[in-house]
Amino acid sequence: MLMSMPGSRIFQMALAACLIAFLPPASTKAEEKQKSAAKPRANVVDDFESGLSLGTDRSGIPVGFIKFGDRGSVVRISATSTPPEGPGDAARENALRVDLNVQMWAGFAHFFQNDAADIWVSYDWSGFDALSFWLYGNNTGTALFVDVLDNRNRCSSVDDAERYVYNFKDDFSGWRLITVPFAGMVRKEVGNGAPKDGLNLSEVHGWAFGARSTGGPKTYYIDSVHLRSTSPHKKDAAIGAQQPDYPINELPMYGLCEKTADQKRADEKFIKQMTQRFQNRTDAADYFARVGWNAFYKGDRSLTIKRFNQAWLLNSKNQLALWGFAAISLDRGRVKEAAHYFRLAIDNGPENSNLRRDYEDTLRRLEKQP
Ligand SMILES: [Ca+2]
Ligand SMILES: [Ca+2]
Repeated sequence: MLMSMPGSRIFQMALAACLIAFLPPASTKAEEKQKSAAKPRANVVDDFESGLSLGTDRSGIPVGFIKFGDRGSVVRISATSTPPEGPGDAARENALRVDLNVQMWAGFAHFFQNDAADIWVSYDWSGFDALSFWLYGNNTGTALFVDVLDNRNRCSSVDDAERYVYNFKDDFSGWRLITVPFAGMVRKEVGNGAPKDGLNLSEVHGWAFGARSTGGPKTYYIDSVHLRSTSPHKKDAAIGAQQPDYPINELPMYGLCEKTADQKRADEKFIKQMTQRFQNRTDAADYFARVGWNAFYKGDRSLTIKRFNQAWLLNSKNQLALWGFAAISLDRGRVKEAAHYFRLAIDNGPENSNLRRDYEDTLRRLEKQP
């Protein structure tokens, strides 16, 4: 359908109708929805009351609860409604059961995910001093560890989160509250090309729990993973909104990331094909920008940004695509970026009173931001 009869008169008339129908409004329903979804949540990281999410992000990275370890080790994780009883369990219903039989090292990680479990997200933990959780120990002396998965590189499509680790021992029986002070964590090099810029905590992508050699099968239970602040004025701090790591083709202007040789070849092929089909790049860009706006109003954000990017690839001065980047940025709560794209849209096309009004509304929103 995308490629249907671009040269025909009916198609051209349809496009003209589209142009009128697709003029973007100042504020969209999706934007309102985003605002309500962006409310900070309390300091609970995981309570295992709604199962263990698992999925794959749009770059192919597993997200949710994943297992890791050397080949000889066995890890099983499950949410259980019948954890052992003990102190601190007044409100305990479901907990995480972790069955380990570790040769050298193994465990599980929670790569934070969106509701659909198809985007890796991060949270801002910089207002907190420690991670705490209840752990059911076996008093075996086994070496245990907790990792925090800190920030990633820009334009990344692999797991390059920076790891910080806290080591402790299974030297107690039954439930105990474990507190992991961030100041006591040390960087762990895992050879994944991670940033080396300290434990920033402003983009925490997950956490992990694991063990060194367990000397046979052991079962642990974990519950109420939460963040703590020691300073009184931070006591009621809440975890901030999700910060999604969109894949490159869902970032405006592809995030201006350096593309791989394969991606460059695919771009060149696309431009060549579309130029032949639409007579020139300008018309092809217009078509993709309008398809993008159509998807925007249908609520398909993933398709929307991909089409705007294709329009921009064909013609970096396409006003509708630049306007689209602004709309997408607003939709994602990135007001400053939206203002930038509105400015570009105004500078690269005919005067449009709706566009200017949206730009000015955005500037006013920007002024109100802290
Ligand atoms: Ca629980
Ligand atoms: Ca870091």
